[in-house]
Amino acid sequence: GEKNDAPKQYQTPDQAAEIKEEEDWMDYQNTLTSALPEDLQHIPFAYKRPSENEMLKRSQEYYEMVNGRRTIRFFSPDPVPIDVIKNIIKAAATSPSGAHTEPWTYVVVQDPDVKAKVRQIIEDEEEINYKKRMGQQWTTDLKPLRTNWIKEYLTDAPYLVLVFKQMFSLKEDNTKKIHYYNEISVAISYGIFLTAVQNAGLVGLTSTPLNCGPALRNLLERPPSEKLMLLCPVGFPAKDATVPDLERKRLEDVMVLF
Ligand code: IYR
Repeated sequence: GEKNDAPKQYQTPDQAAEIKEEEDWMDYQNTLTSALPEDLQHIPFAYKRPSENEMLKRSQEYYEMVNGRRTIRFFSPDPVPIDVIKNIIKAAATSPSGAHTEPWTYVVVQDPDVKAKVRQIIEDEEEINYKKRMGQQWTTDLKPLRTNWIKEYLTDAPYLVLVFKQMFSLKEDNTKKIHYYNEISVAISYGIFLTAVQNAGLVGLTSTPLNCGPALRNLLERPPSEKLMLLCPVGFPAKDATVPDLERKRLEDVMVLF
């Protein structure tokens, strides 16, 4: 489109910060378009109320299921059917989102060559992170978890799932749709993704590759309107996988009842 000299208008403060990074790439003065049709119909909600006993039972069982989840750093190379992964991502994509903009892209990497490239990009950056960028306090805080920049799980796990937030989208007519609350929407979706991984009997590792976003975005051919939020290897745990002996906070420490 044609550039004009008027100051750029941003809809939200966080969007201003995000968009600034990408200004060289795209023209943000596109005509705005609404996410939803103006005449969207509202229909009755079909709902069946469970009994109190049923609610107690279901809530207890769900808690026990998700409480078995651990972040796993040692993966088996055993294959997992892609249809299981598809169901998990369908579950994640049921998440609520700002103005129903569904601002997430789940990139699933199964190709061993692409996994090797992802591993190379991440290990190169993480070595600098651990040695220089993270600083004394951060590396000291992580010591008990025994993490480092060598990440075999990135080539061992059958799938790497990379979660991108879409800061906005462009329709075919080049109008721009604003993705409200895209970051928190992706975070909620990822929470559903993780419990779906657990429910399927698989394991994952929630990671936020520091400084790797643009290189991974380019490798996976995602547009500059998307930003890498999370990377999660998914698969079976290695037979000899270990986990740190951590405890979770008690209910009294996380819930306040007024
Ligand atoms: N991104 C690094 C470091 C790291 C940071 C935190 I905070 C963790 O909880 C775990 C690791 C890595 O993946 O090793």
